[in-house]
Amino acid sequence: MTESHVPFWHVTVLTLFPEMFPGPLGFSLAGKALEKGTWTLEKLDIRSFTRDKHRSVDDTPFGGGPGMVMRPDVLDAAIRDAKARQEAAGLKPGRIVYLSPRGRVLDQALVREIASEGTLTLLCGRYEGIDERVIEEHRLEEVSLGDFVLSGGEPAALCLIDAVVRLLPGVMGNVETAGEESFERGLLEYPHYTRPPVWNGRAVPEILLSGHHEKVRAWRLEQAEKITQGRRPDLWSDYLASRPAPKVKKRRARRASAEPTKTTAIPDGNGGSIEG
Ligand code: 9D3
Repeated sequence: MTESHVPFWHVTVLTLFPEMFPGPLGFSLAGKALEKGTWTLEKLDIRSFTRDKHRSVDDTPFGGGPGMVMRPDVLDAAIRDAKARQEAAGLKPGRIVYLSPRGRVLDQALVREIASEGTLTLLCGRYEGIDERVIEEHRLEEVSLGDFVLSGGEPAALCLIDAVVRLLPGVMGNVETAGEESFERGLLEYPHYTRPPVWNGRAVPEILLSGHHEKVRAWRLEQAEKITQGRRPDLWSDYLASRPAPKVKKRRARRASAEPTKTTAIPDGNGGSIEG
């Protein structure tokens, strides 16, 4: 007996390489969720929207320069078809993301936002990029994975889909619920250990074998904070800023005396710097 579900999320991918999808996602929980119908994937081959004998999707850049540019007419036809198919399926039209090294850098906040919307369209570029007028015409949102160079948008699209799908209801199971995740609190993960208790002369930290859940929790938080402070000063300063200010006991105003009132430094584990 095969079960049928109402999908929580739909993604349409526009690409010159539809065979790349779902690709690696098929090996993970995302693939299981796709089989279950938790989310749906539509692949549209950009080349199928060409009308000329040579089926060309790119052309030389006006103004000269290296490489080729994806043609606006072909991309426009592909985007219109994606929208029409979504509408015919009764889906609410969602944002259209163009994976691009110029884009807003993807983070967990954007992933959460996209997961909360019903429909996503992804445009994967190849060559030097796409004709700028398509971005304007269809209000494309440019999203990047970061400051490094890929050969096209497809690997970035796969990463984005993976990040979104694991947030959909029922995909992850019991692990990492309700913001338990270190990253959700703005910290990097604490170190993990499993058996054996001593391996290659390296012992697991005593506290983790103690059974003191409260002490374990405190140790892990301390480790996560140290690791974040050392590796990611950007995350660390955001964390300090969003953390409730340490409570300082109010002291009654003292009567005027000969000595000026002394101020006491409050240890914050960071040498008093908010920069990390
Ligand atoms: C001459 C300059 N080009 C090559 C260095 C710019 C360029 C064009 C197209 C660089 C990369 C790409 C292809 N990249 C993507 O489509 C892409 C991407 C990326 O390269 N890095 C991070 N995120 C993304 S999202 C899409």
